[in-house]
Amino acid sequence: MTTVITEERQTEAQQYVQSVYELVIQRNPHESEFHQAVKEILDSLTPVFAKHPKYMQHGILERIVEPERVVSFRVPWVDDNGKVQVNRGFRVQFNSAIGPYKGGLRFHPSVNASIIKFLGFEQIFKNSLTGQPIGGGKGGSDFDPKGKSDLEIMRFTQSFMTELYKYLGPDIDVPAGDIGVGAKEIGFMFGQYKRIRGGNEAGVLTGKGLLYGGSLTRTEATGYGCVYFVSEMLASKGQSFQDKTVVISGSGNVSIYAIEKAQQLGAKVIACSDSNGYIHDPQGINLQTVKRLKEVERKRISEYVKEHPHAVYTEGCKGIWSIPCDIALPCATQNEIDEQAAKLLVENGVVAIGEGANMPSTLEAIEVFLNNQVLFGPAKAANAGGVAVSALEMAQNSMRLSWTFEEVDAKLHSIMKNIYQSSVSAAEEYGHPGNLVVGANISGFIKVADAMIAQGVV
Ligand code: NDP
Ligand code: 2IT
Repeated sequence: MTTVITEERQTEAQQYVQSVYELVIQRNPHESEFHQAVKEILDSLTPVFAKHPKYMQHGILERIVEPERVVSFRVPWVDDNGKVQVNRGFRVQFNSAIGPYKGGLRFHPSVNASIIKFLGFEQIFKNSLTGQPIGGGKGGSDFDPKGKSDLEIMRFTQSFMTELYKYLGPDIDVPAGDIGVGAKEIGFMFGQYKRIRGGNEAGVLTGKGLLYGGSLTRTEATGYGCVYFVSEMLASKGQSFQDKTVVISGSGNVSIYAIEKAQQLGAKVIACSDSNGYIHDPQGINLQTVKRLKEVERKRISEYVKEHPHAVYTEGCKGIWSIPCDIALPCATQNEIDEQAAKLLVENGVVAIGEGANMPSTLEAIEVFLNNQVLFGPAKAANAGGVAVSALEMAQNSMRLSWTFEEVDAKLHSIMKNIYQSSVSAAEEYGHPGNLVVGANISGFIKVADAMIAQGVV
């Protein structure tokens, strides 16, 4: 059914969105990352409110921007020198309209309330897009795992879980990994949770080791999923990864498996990075070297050039976007592509961007890509593969069985295709054909909003 949207309705919707945005700024001063994530979503939802005023009447926006619960706590632990250290822990339980809170834990010195809230807010819409019954949450700590011994990491994670466990449960809130949290940290946290609870609730954490309830393909899921999503965007223009030149920032979990899948699909990945700098290998990155350096030896990416002397290492992260490429996959951290970097990528002929990281492009950078007809896969759609396979891990834990790598990979692939399709359809339906930022935001929002209406004012 076509609804005629009057100018009056448009204005009313715009005013509503603007008033909620102002409320967010007033209630959460100095939280610039959170403001940015809210602005991106709210701007794209105006056509939804103009078309369906019921969402305004039910106060959906005012409720959705306010976390259901925010927990902040002290994490004391003793380092290898016997010195007491204190970090701050967080868990933001943002929205449980469609399922238990679900989202990763980030351990990085930059972690604060703003970063955890932006990530938790994004997670609501991302999780909805997967089509699975998972709400939105996020947590973490300003603990820096770099340079810590395994025993220090164990003591810290045990202390962290000793407080966090009160808020978790397989049907309540289910954390996973993010920056600085991988299989090792999840293992320690699972052990401590099990000990405190006195029972084996496998589905309380995802990203677990395969020996104790983990899912095959979870390690690969975010990177593979991002490449599957970009493949769909490319296919809409009759293109593929075959023979394309690709630049991928980061060299962590998401980057490594994005490199792997892009290479499997016939692309040449010529650059990757870490928080110190980037390597440019015009012959194509040797992934085995990157995996060994980063996953096993936990060394700096600069070491790569010692084994591959034809490659060049450059200090600093931003320069990676000056390398000409067909496809760029930012897979490190937030705001790593600013307006200037976006312009450089466009000048150098980039065809597609796939956001493997959360909010890696600034709002200005996104404008540059969209105004220049670059295929743009926004984070909450393009990196949803990780949490999607986390939900498949929860399903396997509940059933007490394990699917094969091929089974999980096939489900992941089909979920990424569905996310692409639903984003394309929503963008078209609401008058922004081809704009996947608008499409993903609207498609993710509507399901959560309808569930909130059905459950009353809670
Ligand atoms: P990892 O900790 O495995 O890797 C992070 C990578 O990014 C490392 O190479 C790290 O460098 C680099 N990095 C981290 N912080 C910065 C910074 N401030 N500046 C420059 N480089 C930085 O994390 P993940 O791969 O898991 O996460 C990467 C991104 O993907 C994050 O935005 C995360 O939120 C997002 N994401 C992750 C998912 C997952 O399943 N893991 C799912 C969806 C999104 P160094 O080695 O020097 O620390
Ligand atoms: O940002 C993300 O989606 C993640 N870090 C993964 C969350 C999860 O629960 O698997």
